[in-house]
Amino acid sequence: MGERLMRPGAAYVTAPSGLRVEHLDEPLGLTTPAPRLSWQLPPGTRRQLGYRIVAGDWDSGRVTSPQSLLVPYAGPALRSGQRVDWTVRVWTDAGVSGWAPPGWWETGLLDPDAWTARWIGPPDPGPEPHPVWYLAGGCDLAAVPDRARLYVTAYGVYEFFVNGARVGDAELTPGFTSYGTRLQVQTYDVTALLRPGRNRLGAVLSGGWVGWAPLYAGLPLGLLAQLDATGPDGSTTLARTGADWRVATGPVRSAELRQGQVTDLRRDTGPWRAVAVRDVDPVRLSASPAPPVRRVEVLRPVATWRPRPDRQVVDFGQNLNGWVRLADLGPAGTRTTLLHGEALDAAGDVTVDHLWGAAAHERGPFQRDVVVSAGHPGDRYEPRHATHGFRYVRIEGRCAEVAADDVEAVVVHTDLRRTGWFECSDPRLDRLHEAVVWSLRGNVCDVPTDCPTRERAGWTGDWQVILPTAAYLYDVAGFGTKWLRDLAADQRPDGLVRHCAPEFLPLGMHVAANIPPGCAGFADAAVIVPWELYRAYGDRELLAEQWESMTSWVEYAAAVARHRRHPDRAARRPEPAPYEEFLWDTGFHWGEWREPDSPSDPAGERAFVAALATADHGSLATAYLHRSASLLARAAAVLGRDPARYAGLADATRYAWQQEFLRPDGTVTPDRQATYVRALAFGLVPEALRADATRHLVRAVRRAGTHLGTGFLATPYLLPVLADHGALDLAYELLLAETPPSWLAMLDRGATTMWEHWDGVDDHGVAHGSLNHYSKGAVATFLHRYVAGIRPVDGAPAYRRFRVEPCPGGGLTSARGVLDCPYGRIESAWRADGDRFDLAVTVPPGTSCTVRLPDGTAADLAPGRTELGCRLGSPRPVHASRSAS
Ligand code: RAM
Repeated sequence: MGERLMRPGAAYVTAPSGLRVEHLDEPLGLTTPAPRLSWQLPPGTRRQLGYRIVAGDWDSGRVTSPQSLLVPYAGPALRSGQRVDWTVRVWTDAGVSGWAPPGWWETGLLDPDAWTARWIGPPDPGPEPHPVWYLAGGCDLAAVPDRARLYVTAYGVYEFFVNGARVGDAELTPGFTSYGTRLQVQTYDVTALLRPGRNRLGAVLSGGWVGWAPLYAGLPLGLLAQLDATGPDGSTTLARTGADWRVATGPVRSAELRQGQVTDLRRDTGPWRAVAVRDVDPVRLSASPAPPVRRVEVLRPVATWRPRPDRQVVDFGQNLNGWVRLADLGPAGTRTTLLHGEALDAAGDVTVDHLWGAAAHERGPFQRDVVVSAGHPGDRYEPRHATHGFRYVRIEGRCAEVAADDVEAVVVHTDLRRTGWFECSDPRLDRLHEAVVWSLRGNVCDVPTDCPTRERAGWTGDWQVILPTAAYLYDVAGFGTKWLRDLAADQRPDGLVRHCAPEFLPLGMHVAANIPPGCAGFADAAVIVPWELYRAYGDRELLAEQWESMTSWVEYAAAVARHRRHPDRAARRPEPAPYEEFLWDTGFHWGEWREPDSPSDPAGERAFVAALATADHGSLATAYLHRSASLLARAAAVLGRDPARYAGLADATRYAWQQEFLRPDGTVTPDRQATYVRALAFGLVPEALRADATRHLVRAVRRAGTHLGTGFLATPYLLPVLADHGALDLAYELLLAETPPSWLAMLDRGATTMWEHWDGVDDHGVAHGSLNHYSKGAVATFLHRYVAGIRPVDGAPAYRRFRVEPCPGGGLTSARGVLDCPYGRIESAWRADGDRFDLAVTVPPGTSCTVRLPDGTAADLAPGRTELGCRLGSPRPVHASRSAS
């Protein structure tokens, strides 16, 4: 295969490319029974008419179909550990193609019976809080194997070693899932690490998320590993964790994800003892649909100084998630303490006070690593069992100055594939975009986190808010799928969605703290996230998989709306209006959350949150019930289900909302920017009142001194809503506003990632709350979708059809957006010179695009590169020329 097919009379077409399996670049160890295969069409083609896949023993034959994404393997059932090579050729408008350069996948251990290993772990809880364990075993091989695979998982975080060499480059494995339901298994090719004779196998096991999450406090740490080696004579050797393994403590004394790691390099590993052994429990072991966490980049210091004689501060110039690597650890016994932080105090020293408020110092170690040197020249220190959120590190306890060459920051996060870029003529917006990218990078560590420092948790609201932006920057299809499985796993049988996925606190703790879950706009992530992933990646099976989770959440919220009334409303109107059964006005809700006028000091925040439990959130909650119901109706249509139930619920909730919260003059309750933005974005305002509602929104923005007033939930929609309703200039004014609250004010005050609070650094330079919270970065969607103009189209997911509709303004003279969508590269680049506007658009094969120029003219573009132009303000295009690519 791989030959190019040329038949007399048939046009010559090269081969498909970009072969992918599921949403992965490295499909090793898959546990999906029918992996889905995707490819991109050859350049120069426009449409696929058919395909033929050959995958192992399966030949699909010629299938007449335009589908080139996520085509399920339909061959003979796959065995555990089976490698399948595959290729595809396509019939297109331009002729038949050659065979694609082959792709591959390999299955992992497909059913629980394939696991013969047993869980092993320490027999007792260990010497200190958050102990770290060393586990050792071995196996004998007659010869160097032809092929060897290692399958590993753990309760805790493991690093695995074969003959002293670390296996693979994944970090913080096996990752964080809803441990009661799912545990991720990693598969490694260890062929090159094995040798004839005795082979040493070993692992370092720390608490990871098990040790960190109160929900899993009782779970014993454990390791499960199985090695399959096939010798040259076909003989197989199976090594597995079991009673013959030994356990000890060693140089890494303790590790906790948030607190940090303590390492004493003088310590040997030992004494060795027997392990505790458990049978494999029925927890479902499966491969992750997401790429692994890796060390992705290394940053050098940009400055160092001494705030006090015994302390050195290193500035890496960028807020990030990861750890510090140190060389030159000093003479034996030298103890070095590293405190990681995002902010400096008035003396120029690292502070973490802003993250926990007054309680910071009572919480004990936080973001602090300690290493004691063994005095061996060349020893390096790199903790691999805790990550921190930091830009600065304070180094204490070394008399010698740490040379800049001896310290570096290692950036650690899920190794997502970058798919989107933006640049424009205003360097401030390029910097803003870069800060958004770093905020995302700081908060994708197997789980989408709120921040990499304090909670480090998969808050539902935060992720649903940023997801569309994330999908403009990285391929988050597999990462988002993984998260949804955890959300569904942690969902209560009655549909209630927890605050975080995976959840890390027992439900009772949230209830006792008077912040019970099931919050509008947060729990609605159960519906919004699958829908947005479907739009960006076209994964219909994911929608089908989530359908039950999505609907049970909406049914839960609808039942609360039906059965409960807010006491204030009941007092005002003892006899409920008929539409009130669709008004969701009770329960605890985070609400719009973190609007500029909400308190950012700990005491003020506590009072604010306490009041949320009794407030009437009817306007916001009903808006989200409407939103989720209408998305469900659309999802039902995609899945071939009857949309009537949810279309009806969407209508009824819209009506209830209008009756209760919209007045004939277009004003809304509460009269805040977020309410207008949400109402306009979710289609709650009837056509006839949209202009009035927009006018009131504009007035609210002007009243705030031309400043935004939105919090977490409405900020992503603010600029788009203005742009869509004839107020593009105001959208640009807010985007470019330099006084707080604004995005550029954050940058002006030194932000390299988005802040949790709009006033994350106040007028006096004092930090409040987390400085690495991605939700406000959702503004980058405006840059891609409006400034560069690349927009998805409903009914044609994965950008099969899309629009390019740039909205020049704000004094920009050029902008460029690039998106590697599943079909290939989309590009929109424009330049404005005087009244002339020139645009170049690239449309990938297999897709189609409608372009709308700023003068209102529209054109349908076929795949290839097209240049268009118009006069700004003039009604006619000046030219349109197209070239195939
Ligand atoms: C904060 C988190 C998160 C937010 C919740 C409601 O503590 O950091 O960003 O979504 O609370």
